[in-house]
Amino acid sequence: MKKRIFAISIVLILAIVLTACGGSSSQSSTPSGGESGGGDQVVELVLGGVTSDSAKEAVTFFAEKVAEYSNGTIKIIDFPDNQLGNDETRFEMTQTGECDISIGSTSSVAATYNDFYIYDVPFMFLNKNEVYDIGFNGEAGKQILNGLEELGLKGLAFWENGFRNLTTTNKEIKGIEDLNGLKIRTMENDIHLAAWKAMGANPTPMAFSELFTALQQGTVDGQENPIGIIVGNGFEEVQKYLVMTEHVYTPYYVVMNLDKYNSLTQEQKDALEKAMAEATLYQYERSQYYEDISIEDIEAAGCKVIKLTDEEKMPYKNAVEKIDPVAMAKKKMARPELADKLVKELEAAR
Ligand code: TK8
Repeated sequence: MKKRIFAISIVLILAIVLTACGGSSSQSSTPSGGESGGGDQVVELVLGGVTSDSAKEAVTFFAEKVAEYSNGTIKIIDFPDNQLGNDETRFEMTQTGECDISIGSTSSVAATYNDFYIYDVPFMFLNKNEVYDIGFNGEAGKQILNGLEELGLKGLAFWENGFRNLTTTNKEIKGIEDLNGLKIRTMENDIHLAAWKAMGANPTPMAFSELFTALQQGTVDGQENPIGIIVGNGFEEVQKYLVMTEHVYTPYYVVMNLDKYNSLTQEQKDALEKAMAEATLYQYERSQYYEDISIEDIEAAGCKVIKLTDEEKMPYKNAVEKIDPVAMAKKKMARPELADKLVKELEAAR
């Protein structure tokens, strides 16, 4: 009984202290001066996210950190799992301001922001360190992210969707010849379509939201996605084979409506960027974690996992090289020189 009264008093005291803190901070949150007004109100930011657990957890982490660093003046309203629509829709909504922040695959929106096409070149990156150090944090990568401003978007970060792998419903893929005529769902992306055609398959672009049913009903014979998306959506339940082709690395972009970003106080911008930098590293960590543990889950669901050696990947790589994907990306990019720069940065680091 005594314990209970004690606990209740603690809760009451905490509530009073917290209320007092909240009150005082909202009256004096403009230490730099000259910006009174904006920083006093709590800014609510609607965030439209994806289906990978790593990204969902990183958004939760980001929301906590940004609230903390902004003294509670930024609040994230999270809509995970493509609730606000597919990548393309959320990207557009972020441009118009219907959504404040969105995450999605660069490949899905490359038709709108053409410089993203460089990330659709198959077999561009050898490993994740190359992706992080050069793909994202090299000169070209930074310029690609910053270039989003032309579309009214602040590029906040690159997160990880990951290296993509092929899953099939009935046919075990032993070599590239087994792909012949296989109907594989791809994203609506010209380079992906050309690459799968070059590998002998029959690529079928389709919205992600329709994919699970399409696999289940046999409208397509397979699909390709990173491990995090495969398990995040239970594709292993309707697919019998997973071939670790790792044919292309797909980044996630994290973008914010530029006007909204500019409407924040300097303190809020700093808080947001600090929280995002930490959340980004956390997301990479979680993504790797899920990749490591998920293979077992996929196998346990009765889906056979086929790993490929570098040598076994060569026929896929050779087939794709015939379409010269770098040249194809450059033709589409607004700043093709960034493709050359990225390739050079990669070569210099190898
Ligand atoms: C998730 C999408 C998706 C993408 C696709 O929102 O469509 O295959 O890889 O995972 O971005």
